Amino acid sequence: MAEDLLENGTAVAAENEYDASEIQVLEGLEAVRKRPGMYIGSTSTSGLHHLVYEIVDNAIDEALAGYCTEINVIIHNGNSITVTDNGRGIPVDIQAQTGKPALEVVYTILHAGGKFGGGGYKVSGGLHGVGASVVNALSEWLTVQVHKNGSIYEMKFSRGDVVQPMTIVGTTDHTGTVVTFQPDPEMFDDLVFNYETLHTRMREQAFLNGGLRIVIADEREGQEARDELCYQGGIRSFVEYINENKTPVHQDVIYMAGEADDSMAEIAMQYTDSYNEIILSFANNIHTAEGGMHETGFKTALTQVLNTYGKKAKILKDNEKVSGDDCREGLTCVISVKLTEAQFEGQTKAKLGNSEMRALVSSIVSDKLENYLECNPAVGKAILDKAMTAARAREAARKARESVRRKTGLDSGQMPDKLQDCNERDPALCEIYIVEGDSAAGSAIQGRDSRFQAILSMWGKMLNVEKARADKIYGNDKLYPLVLGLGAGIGDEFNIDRLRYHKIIIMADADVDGSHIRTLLLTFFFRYMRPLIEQGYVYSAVPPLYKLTRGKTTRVAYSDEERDRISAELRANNPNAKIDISRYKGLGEMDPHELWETTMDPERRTLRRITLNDAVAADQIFTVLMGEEVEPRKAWIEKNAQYAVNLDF
Ligand code: 1YM
Repeated sequence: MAEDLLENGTAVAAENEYDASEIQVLEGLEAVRKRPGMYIGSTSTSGLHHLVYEIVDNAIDEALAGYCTEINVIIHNGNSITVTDNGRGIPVDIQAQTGKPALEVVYTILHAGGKFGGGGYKVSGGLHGVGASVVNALSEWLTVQVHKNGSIYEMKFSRGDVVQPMTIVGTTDHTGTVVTFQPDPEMFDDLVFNYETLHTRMREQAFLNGGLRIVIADEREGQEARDELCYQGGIRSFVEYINENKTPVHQDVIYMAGEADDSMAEIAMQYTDSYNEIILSFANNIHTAEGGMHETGFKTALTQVLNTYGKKAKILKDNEKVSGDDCREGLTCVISVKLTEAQFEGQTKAKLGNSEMRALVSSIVSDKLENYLECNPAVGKAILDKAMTAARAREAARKARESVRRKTGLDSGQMPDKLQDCNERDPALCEIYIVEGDSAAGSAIQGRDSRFQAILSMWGKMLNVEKARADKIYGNDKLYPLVLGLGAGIGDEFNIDRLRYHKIIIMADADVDGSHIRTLLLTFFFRYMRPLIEQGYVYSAVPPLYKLTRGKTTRVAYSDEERDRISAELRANNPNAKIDISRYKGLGEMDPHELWETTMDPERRTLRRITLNDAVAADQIFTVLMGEEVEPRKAWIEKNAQYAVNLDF
């Protein structure tokens, strides 16, 4: 989870302009430079990292074909990148159609990625193979070296144009491909690579391609780093990694695999005592965040197998049943399918459309899981007990919801006492400030623009939802008013169309208590209202840290650097002037006018948008920080204490 700084609350527009029909019409690499967003999603930092993925994907394809065992990724000083593999090397012979070396064709002609020949799975994930020329078009310069037939063949490009035709520059005793490129500053807003981002992606790819060794290194001065990623256990290791800080319900990760025609599927799963479900699915190593046929096949078969087995083993009584949701509580599962003609659908092209994958995954699970449970009855019993507990809890939650509904008239639209609503009714224009403490809430209520700003006050100790099931939320005097105020429900019933505010702003003090409240609220949003975060509706207010006064002039600063700069400005015409600098102790200390001017006025405030880049990492951090286990939390605190500055104990 990260925070995007948004000045003056301005949202960053989405740049996803992908339109498949246009690709065929436009030719040559100018098309890529004209509309880069169409090829790499955006020209923001996410697009920049995409360049690396495209090149690495080609190396991974070579690994899938069975010829490459190691990939190296290096970030150099100045933010150029080198990707190396030990595969066969890109073909260098003259291609009949064009009369040019295949290497040149691959790097200069759009959509020339067609994988001619080669064994293994001829995978194609939409942009795969095509990527090389796109990266070339968007690089200030790019060099490829191919080690093949005992020679090193080199070719150089600038913004997609050949600047050095293919030349033999030396001899070699091995085969492979080395690509080095510098992203074009004319194309990208931000040219700085994030090691963590690349590391996360490389780790995911290492899990998905068990046994493949990926080495990632950062050579940039002051931030040198190096990690070797290689998991013999493949997606089994992925599940173990996700569950690292959780308590498993059964010891071993269950692994199932199967093939049909030209495709294959593998599934790894393990239950933990948590209340959350994590299903990560992939098609041709591409994360299918919107799910699709493979996920559907898994879910249907899982529910069916657990019910059948439960009856057979006499764990479930004749009329007893466990629902799909019950069967997935506490489940961590990775599904990976490989197929020839993957069809990606959905809003972000992240949903697998091939219906034959539903049949394949479902038949593997039906077959192998039932068999596994019969051979491991203790595991079967543990999983069914977990599902039955979930079923009872779900029933308790339903009753709690009904009872609260009857008492408070949820559907009547009645709003909680702690909410001071705004006048505007269009959610797109409405904001809600969640404020801790009565004095801060008082200032916020008086200082706000009541036309579009609502205030919900929170006080006292909040429920940690990481340790509670949904039924506890309905009766909770802190969380329930929040659920009611936002209007969109929770969990399975969450409906974003009913959300009453499109900016949900957490306003807490800049101290440890404030951070605690922010974390509790984010845990709640992440576990029960995740689309709120995914769709960018959650923000954190940024109150000032310092007040600087010189005579009648008062200024505020949001950081130590700003404090020093303003202090120098105030002193400009009189270096000896007395400047009074005081640190804000909390929001409650500000009068309504001050709070409005510094933290709430859309014209002047700063908001941090809470974004979700990596759901796996976010799940882990919430598990560690808010979960039952104490040891991982202790370890995390020890490791990260060095980053904690300004702790006001
Ligand atoms: C660091 C990036 O691109 N490796 C790579 C690419 C190819 C091959 C091997 C390759 C593929 C085939 C045959 C085949 C590519 N070849 C092509 C094309 N690493 C990197 N390693 N021989 C070698 O698919 O048949 C495109 S990518 F089109 F020329 F075959």
